[in-house]
Amino acid sequence: MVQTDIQPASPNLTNFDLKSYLEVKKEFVEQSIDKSLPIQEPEKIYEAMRYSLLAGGKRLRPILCLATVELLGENENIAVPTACALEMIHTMSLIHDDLPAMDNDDYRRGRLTNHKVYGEDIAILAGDGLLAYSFEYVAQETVNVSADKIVKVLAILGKAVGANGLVGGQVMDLDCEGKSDVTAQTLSSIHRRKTGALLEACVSSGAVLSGAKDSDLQRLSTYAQNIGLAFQIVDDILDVTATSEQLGKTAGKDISAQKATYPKIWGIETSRVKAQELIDNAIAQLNIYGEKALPLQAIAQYIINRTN
Ligand code: GRG
Repeated sequence: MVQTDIQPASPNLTNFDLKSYLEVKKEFVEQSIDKSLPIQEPEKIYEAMRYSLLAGGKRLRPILCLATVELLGENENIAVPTACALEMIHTMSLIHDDLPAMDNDDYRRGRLTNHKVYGEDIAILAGDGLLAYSFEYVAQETVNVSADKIVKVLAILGKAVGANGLVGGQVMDLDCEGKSDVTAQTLSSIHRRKTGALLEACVSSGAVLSGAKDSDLQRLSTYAQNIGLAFQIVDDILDVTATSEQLGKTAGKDISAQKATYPKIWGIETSRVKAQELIDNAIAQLNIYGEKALPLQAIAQYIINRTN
């Protein structure tokens, strides 16, 4: 667990209406990403990119970015292109993760995976297209933000995707398949890259666009590192406790693919306790911001209560 100075908890957190907050934000994100990627020639690749990008999902990453900007008192419009780009990157990673050469999954977000519909060749290219476009979109569409901040955001995104982020985490994950001696420490270092890096980028890019001070950036990064690890612990728990219908993808895949998981190392109950400790710490990081932190704090609590 990563900790900095902790302030007392806000009593208003339990009263915060997260359901309505997420509904409004999700709708806004859906409209923004729909507009971000109109179909052009060659239609086939744009259709494949849109098939996965607009397939639903919780939209947690763009919402985290927008909520960070709001916490810091800025207008969320400065971060809409970045929020869309984060979802494009996340979708790209799901498309590639599902490929036969990786996790070989048939379902994602309740529908057939990209390669099942368009074939492996187009699915690989759809992921590549989304990744490239995410950077183009931030650079072209971000307004009312200075160029140096936009460059910083592009660097944050590149770092989150690269060999020390998603790519590195995926390589380590593949390396550990079938091994029975993977430690909790190794598992955490996989998931800091594979899951945590992009979640942290959501918050830190929002902070950079908002012109956050170093101390705010540090606090928000610590929040994100904690929710990132908790998110993956919950993901591993859901893989054994939820149904394929609830998850929108094949449940029980971690066991059949002989993946190292937190429930395998700690058991389900201890995994839940550790996830809650991480979430408590994430929430505590933001108490200093008072009411303005309620959305991000409630999202942290949602991460542990989620069922998909
Ligand atoms: C090709 C540059 C490049 C990178 C890809 C395949 C890969 C490298 C990385 C895999 C990353 C991955 C799929 C991590 C899992 C993260 C995770 C827990 C996804 C599920 O996120 P949710 O629950 O999904 O937020 P929704 O559908 O709600 O958005």
